[in-house]
Amino acid sequence: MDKRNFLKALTLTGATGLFDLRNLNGQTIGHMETIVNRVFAPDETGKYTLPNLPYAYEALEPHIDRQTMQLHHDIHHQGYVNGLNNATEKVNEAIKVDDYGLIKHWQRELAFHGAGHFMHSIFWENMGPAQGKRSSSLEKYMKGSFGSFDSFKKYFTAAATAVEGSGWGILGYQPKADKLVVLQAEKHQNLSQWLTVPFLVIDVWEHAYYLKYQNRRGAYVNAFFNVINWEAVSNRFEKIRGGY
Ligand code: MN3
Repeated sequence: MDKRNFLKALTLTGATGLFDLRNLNGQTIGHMETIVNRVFAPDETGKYTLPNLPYAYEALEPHIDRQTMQLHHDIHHQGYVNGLNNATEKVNEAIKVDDYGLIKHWQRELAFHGAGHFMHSIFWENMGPAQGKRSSSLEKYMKGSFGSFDSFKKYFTAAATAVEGSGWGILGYQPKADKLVVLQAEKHQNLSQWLTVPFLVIDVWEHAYYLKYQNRRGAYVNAFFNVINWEAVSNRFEKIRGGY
């Protein structure tokens, strides 16, 4: 199997794994991350590539037309892939030469294009000409989180419709609370890349440091490195890598 077909096969495998959040014994979920790692990941040269549509442009007609799908996938998504590659290159360069003068700009670019790439990659996969069936696990979580599928549908529809300006409606799994959540995203990032799983964070709201450091946020960030528990961070990282 050549690389293109191999990636395509993984994409299709991933599509069936998307909703398989957790087995009924409550063990292992995390297929989304697995899919990101295998399919949306950069290739061996470090470049992200546009994933193939797992069906024909016209496969979703009459609901979504061929021309929209072609423009959306080939032009818009490709633009995010190109932007993500460029931002990644610029950030790597900044790290290499230790010059962070433009870091705010490139982090914004990285988040915008990275989020765009990941979100569209999921979007293509979570649609298809065949509807399939929701797993018993997903049904259980929908019932537990929203009461019923019909309630979820009404809620999701209202939330997606009410997104201010450009954005997304999102059904997500909140692993800490072990429940499903519906979120809106304006644009698609607001400085996050959806599907990224945080495992080391620092609060830089003023309430976290102002009493001691006042306006000197940099001094607080430096001091933070003296109190990181690397064992806990490493444990969390290994859990994430293995799925939740
Ligand atoms: Mn789009």
